[in-house]
Amino acid sequence: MKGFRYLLIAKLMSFSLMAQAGVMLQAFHWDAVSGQGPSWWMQLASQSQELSDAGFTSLWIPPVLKGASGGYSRGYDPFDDYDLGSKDQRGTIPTHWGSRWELQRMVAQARANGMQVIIDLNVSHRAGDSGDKKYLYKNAFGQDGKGRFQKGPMDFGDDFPFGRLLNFYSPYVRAELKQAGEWMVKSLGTQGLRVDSAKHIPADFLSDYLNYGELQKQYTVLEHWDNQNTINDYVKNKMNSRVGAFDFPLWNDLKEMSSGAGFFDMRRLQRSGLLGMSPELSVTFVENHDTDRAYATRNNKHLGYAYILTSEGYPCVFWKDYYDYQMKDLINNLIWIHEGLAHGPTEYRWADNDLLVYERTGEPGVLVGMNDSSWETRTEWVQTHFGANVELNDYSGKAGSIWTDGQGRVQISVPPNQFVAYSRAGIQFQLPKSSYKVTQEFFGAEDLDIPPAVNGKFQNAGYIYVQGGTSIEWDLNYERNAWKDSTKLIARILSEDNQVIMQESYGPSVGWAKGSVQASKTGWYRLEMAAENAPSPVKFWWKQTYQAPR
Ligand SMILES: [Ca+2]
Repeated sequence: MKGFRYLLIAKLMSFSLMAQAGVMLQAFHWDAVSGQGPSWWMQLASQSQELSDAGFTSLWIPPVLKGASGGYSRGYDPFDDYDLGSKDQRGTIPTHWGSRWELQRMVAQARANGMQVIIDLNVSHRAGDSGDKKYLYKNAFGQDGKGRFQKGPMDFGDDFPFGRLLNFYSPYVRAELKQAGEWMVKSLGTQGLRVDSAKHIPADFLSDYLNYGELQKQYTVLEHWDNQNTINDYVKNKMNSRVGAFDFPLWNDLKEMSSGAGFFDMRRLQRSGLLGMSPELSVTFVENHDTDRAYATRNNKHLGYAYILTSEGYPCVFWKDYYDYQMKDLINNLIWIHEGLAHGPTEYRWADNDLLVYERTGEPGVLVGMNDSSWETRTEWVQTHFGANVELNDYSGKAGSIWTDGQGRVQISVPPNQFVAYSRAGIQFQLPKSSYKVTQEFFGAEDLDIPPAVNGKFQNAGYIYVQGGTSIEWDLNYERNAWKDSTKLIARILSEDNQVIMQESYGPSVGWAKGSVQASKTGWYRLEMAAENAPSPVKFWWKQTYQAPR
């Protein structure tokens, strides 16, 4: 049985990057940054252990590129494809959410806590020109108009409410977007993408983009706000199941259920949304940063969370529901049920206007009853997959034990506006703990944010935040145009107290190197590069693999 399940998972993984289990957290909200105290990236870094302990397996983080209004922009109006909070432009170096190095630290700590990081990606548009559709960027030396992937009027298409829609039929735009996307994920060491306003991006371009280089390995979920059939057609047929999508149609039904005061017909939840058509591609949610501002669900939200965390699909919990709206204990319990019990396909056992009973029939499985009536407790006999004369517990903690009869049937009672979640009594499930190193690449080039190596002067090539007593492993590539015998590239790493913990020189015969060094203390380590007798600044690709603290 175990072997069979493993094979099944391996088979599913082979044609799609969908998570087979796990719970995503939308790790921000619209007003997350107060303007005081540590940056959002640093707050997330310090909370990643708590979130991992609660059972979250991935964090959807806000846009990483700086927006047109600098520190005021949440990032949905990106300006420069190569500014992660590392260039002094739009009035600030850090983005709204923090600096590039803080972002890399947050990703590293999320990895150390076993979680995946999903970037909110805007690939549809750019913003911040002064009416002329001209986009000129700073380079690594702070010079204007010398940055990579500058844009002009020909690089944009139709008008677009949130900025300039990119011209996806320009070979320059297509090629540069893919390279910038790959640079971003290699720089940060992230695992996934959430594509903003995917509706405005031609499927052929998006497919091309997501199957390019390192971008191919990124689990991807689209924001494609549309009806069930249109979303399903886009992700399944046009994108060949390469991506999933946020389940807006299901969100709508759950919202109507929660606010319906019992008048919602629970039968509608059967086969609702993308979940009802392609569960492996559905990312289910109850609220997000946009819906919370405009159409928030106020009542009975627990029923929505109970539904998404016991159903198929990949559930995503909204930050404010977890932290601000007092749903943390409920959600922690539901995450445990999701990870420990709610496995396998779905069987509907009862459905009428008020009561929906369904079962996840994998091992160990769960029998869920939900009642949207605001006044009446519902009691019914239903079939289960647990077998004859088995003791079941309500793992939501509300009801006591019950026993199946000789035919595996059971009588359940669901109080008004409540749910129950039964499985075999006595299940002791521990949320799995894992920890990963992170690999982040530091590219030094004149037209990027990290300078190339220049003669006679060590320059900052970035920072990493490392767990004491672990090793930093690096791979280094560099360009050797017209190097002389005496030309050298010198790489070094310094601790927070400016001790050089590693320094190596590389001459013209090498071009590629690797090594490792022990980090004795937990803290920031600074990467530096210099050259000697180089005929021109030296471009480098310096890859660091390290363990961050939990
Ligand atoms: Ca009803």
